[in-house]
Amino acid sequence: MAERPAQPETTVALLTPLGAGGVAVVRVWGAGAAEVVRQLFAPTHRANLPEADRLAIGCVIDPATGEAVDEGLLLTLPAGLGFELSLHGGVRIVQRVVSACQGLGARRLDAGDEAGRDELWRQAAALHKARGRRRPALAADVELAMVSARTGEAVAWLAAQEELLGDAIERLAAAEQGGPAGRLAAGGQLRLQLERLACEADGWMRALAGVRVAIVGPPNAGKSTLLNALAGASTAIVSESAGTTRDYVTRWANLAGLACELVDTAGLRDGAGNLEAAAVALADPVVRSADLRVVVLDGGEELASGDEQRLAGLGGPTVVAINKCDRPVRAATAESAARLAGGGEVVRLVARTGEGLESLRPAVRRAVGANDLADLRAGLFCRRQRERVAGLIAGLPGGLGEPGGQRSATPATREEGLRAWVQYLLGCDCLDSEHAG
Ligand SMILES: Nc1nc2c(ncn2[C@@H]2O[C@H](COP(=O)(O)OP(=O)(O)OP(=O)(O)O)[C@@H](O)[C@H]2O)c(=O)[nH]1
Ligand SMILES: [Mg+2]
Repeated sequence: MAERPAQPETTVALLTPLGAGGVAVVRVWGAGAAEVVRQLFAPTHRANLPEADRLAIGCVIDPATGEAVDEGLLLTLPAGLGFELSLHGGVRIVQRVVSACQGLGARRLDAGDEAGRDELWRQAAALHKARGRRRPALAADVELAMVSARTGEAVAWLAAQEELLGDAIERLAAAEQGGPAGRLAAGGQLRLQLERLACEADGWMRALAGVRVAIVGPPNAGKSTLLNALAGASTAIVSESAGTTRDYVTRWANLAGLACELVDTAGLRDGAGNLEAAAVALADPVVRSADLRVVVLDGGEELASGDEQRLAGLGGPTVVAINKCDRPVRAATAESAARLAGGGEVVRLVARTGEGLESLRPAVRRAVGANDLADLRAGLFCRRQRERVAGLIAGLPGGLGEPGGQRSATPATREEGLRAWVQYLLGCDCLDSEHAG
């Protein structure tokens, strides 16, 4: 009989972000987890802790004082993988419960660092496997990435990947096993398709992580109006007098699925007074470190050459928005816009009414190199997947799958590599069964 692996150290981890929220989930696992939970949680309708995959409602108690801290739900995880306490959200309750676990001897796992994330990932994969999920490793990738998804599009794209990416990987592996005929039927070579996945990974990861976009331009061009229009809220003060914005204003907005931290800045102009210059200097590091600058110009105003130079001097990826297109646009302004874009996109807007925003949103996405999350197709989306695919590509004998290249590849190596790859990415045994006979 197979020996049961040694239980890990008693550990507590917060699975939800710490902050204001409706619910928070705390997981406890390891050798002493049941004892910790028994001291912390008093089920309302039963004497014992619930059996695997069952919930119990009850009172969460601070064992140090005997005080009731919260009412919550306790879920017993299958296969001895621990417990999950669903608490009311908020910083105070959650910190008290986590501290209580630590007081009972549990170590706290920090999901913010890499080692912590790896351990949580292994836990999640084990849990998905215990629950009979076909692709537990991929399901764990989705679960961990989901925590930082900021837009509905990001959530939907990630949720679809267990099937989309899983199917793509299995199709590739199956075609490879079918020899040259199979590869041909699958419409391409393994190396080519892996390289395509690897190439696009950055675009998916960028789209999921979100970006910071600085809105810059001369005073009174409509920068604050644009921030408000993109964010769908009146966050920044708008007025007809130039030099309104002083302290920069930040706001998160969903730009066609891409989470953007927008930064509205003070107008940039040559010969500004002390206060304006100070406002510009304050925002300067934020503007320079942003992933993208959206330069807003008033279409009806010519840009002084000094101002154009200052804007051009900011460098980096740029999209130019010619604003106030409800009025005639000056030819010289359109020329300045084209020069400032430097090959990037120029979009025409009426920020006051929102006209043209439907062109600006995808222009921002393209300029930062983020893929379109509305495009529901297979993509690699985390470091683990990307590193493994890069490793597999590097391990492929030169020219594998290309005409004549097959001779240089040892089939055993290729099969081994592929099997390990599929196992690692999906966490399933799909190739094992085919090789058993
Ligand atoms: N006609 C027209 N006016 C606009 C448009 N967008 C903004 N405005 C007006 O332009 C003026 C300046 O707008 P703001 O958004 O405050 O401009 P800003 O670039 O933030 O200005 P500073 O903060 O002073 O640098 C306001 O009176 C806006 O109502 C537009 O699309 N068309
Ligand atoms: Mg402003």
